[in-house]
Amino acid sequence: MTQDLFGEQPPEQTVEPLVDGAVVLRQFALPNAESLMADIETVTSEAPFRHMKTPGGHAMSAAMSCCGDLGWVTDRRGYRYQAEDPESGRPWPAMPAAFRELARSAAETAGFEGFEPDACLINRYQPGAKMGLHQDKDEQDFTQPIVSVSLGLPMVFQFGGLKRSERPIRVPLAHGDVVVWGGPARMRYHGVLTLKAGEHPLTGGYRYNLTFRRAR
Ligand code: MD3
Ligand code: FE
Repeated sequence: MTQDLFGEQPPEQTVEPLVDGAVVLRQFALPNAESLMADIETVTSEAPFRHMKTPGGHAMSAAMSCCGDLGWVTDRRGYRYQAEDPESGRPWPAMPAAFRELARSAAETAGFEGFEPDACLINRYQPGAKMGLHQDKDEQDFTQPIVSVSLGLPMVFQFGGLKRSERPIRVPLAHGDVVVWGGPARMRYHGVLTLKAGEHPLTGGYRYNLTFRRAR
């Protein structure tokens, strides 16, 4: 007897256009998920997860770390990219080769050739954590896409327009899903709804998100 590994539906990689410029690559990162988690462990043993403070003084509910030439930071002085981890004063950990290669191949699959990220922000969500609607505008070149990788517990992503007032659409993102945001989608407002408690075989009670950026 052949083992029934997958139940009703086998896992499937699909390419779903979301809006002009944004593409969901379902399960694109699934074959690499275990090694990505091992790399997250290595990076965050050097640059531990922390809850950064917004310029307004509130702690972000997602814990963050970074790797690559530049990391994104927020504190009372504002938002910016910088080469040193403010907690240690040392350079951020190098971006693992497997991170770079995954980001490059995902961008290429979505039609963006030659994506070379210099920054990777690692977000870790625990139950109750969320990220409100915002734009990513601390990067220098908005013609460069952003690639995001979801790992662990599922979450609902919110995707708005170019104005905060535009009503966002909701897109469920699951373990292994990769989204490429470029072109006219690059400056759209986005966020994630509150994480619900759960247990994932690889990540336990957490959702991790990697966002790859070209900051300079
Ligand atoms: C659309 N992170 O780190 S990833 C962020 O799930 C961030 O952790 C969310 O928004 C998360 O800034 C969402 C999806 C994402 C990331 C960047 C974008 C969507 C984007 C930039 C422009 C448009
Ligand atoms: Fe963002």
